[in-house]
Amino acid sequence: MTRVFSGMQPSGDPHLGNLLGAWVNWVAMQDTAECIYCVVDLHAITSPTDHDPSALRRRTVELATGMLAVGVDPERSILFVQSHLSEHAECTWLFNCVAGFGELRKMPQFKEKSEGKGESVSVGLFDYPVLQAADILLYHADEVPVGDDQRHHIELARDIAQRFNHRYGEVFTLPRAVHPPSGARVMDLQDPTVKMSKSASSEKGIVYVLDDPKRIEKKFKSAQTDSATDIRHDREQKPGVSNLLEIFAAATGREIEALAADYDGQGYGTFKAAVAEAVIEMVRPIQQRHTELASDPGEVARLLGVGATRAAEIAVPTLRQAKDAMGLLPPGVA
Ligand code: ATP
Ligand code: LTN
Repeated sequence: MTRVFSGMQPSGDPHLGNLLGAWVNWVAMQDTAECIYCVVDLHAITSPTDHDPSALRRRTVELATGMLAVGVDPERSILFVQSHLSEHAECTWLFNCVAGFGELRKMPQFKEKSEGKGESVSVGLFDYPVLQAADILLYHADEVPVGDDQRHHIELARDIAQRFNHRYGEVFTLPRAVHPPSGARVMDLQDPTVKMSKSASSEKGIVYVLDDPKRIEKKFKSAQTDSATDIRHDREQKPGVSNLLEIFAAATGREIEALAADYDGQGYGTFKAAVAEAVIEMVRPIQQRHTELASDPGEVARLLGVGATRAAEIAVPTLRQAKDAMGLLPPGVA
């Protein structure tokens, strides 16, 4: 059976980009694959300026609760918190000695996030993709569902696996990134040329999974479009309308062309209201389930404990194998 691994940072409140670009696909994959999903809290401490310990604790619980609410099924899948297993940090060290400074320096996400920060950038931010490689490779994941902004990180994990296997013997499985068919890149509603992101400067263009219906309606109503009136998919000429069409398609499971044909000529107002309605309907059951789960934090903690135990059953032997391959002496052996 195919094994899937994916992770999300508890670095802010989950939004439509996270839901459509990641979670919807995570949930669907449970039907055909053995899935492992992780709240990657160690990744969330790589930017010291954004790091507030009490917020991190709260967001870690909330993100796990969100994943359960969306439909990650702890009976079929493994759901756990990254820092509950020290193997991730330890494996990162092994990979630090395999990964190259040059390839990490070129990572687009590192370049973007370190820009203008000069010498104050943390080593953790630089090493972020290596920790991500450890996440994936410790579990012998075949497939990694992620948004297309993560493509380079998955390629790096693949390169590290290949290099390790070549140098020390076959230990790691080579993973590949898989992207959802639609909603792969949800753009900001106020500026459809940048992706919807937790770290955006304004919240007006971000639709949060837990936003109430009124707020969702308002955000779509004020979404940036263009001065024309035609509704068609053209990312270059009509980025705003195209983004709304993509969100609409992802929320309803219908084809972009069919939706464009249905709404063309009806005006942007009607179209935006319909997209908002589809999104509200999509998040309604998720919000209900979230409320139920949030009322029982003990149960969420218990489920995460079970997840960590099951994750360890895979990660601990993989790390031991990697250490053996590298010649790191097991305890009790001389
Ligand atoms: P940050 O702003 O801190 O970069 P983010 O909101 O981009 O955060 P991540 O935690 O980096 O979210 O990403 C979690 C997952 O959601 C990843 O698989 C990522 O590719 C996906 N994702 C994030 N934003 C979008 C988006 N706008 N469209 C599609 N997928 C997205
Ligand atoms: N960098 C990823 C989060 C992440 C991840 C992973 C995704 C950390 N470890 C392992 C897939 C597999 C992001 O989405 N920003």
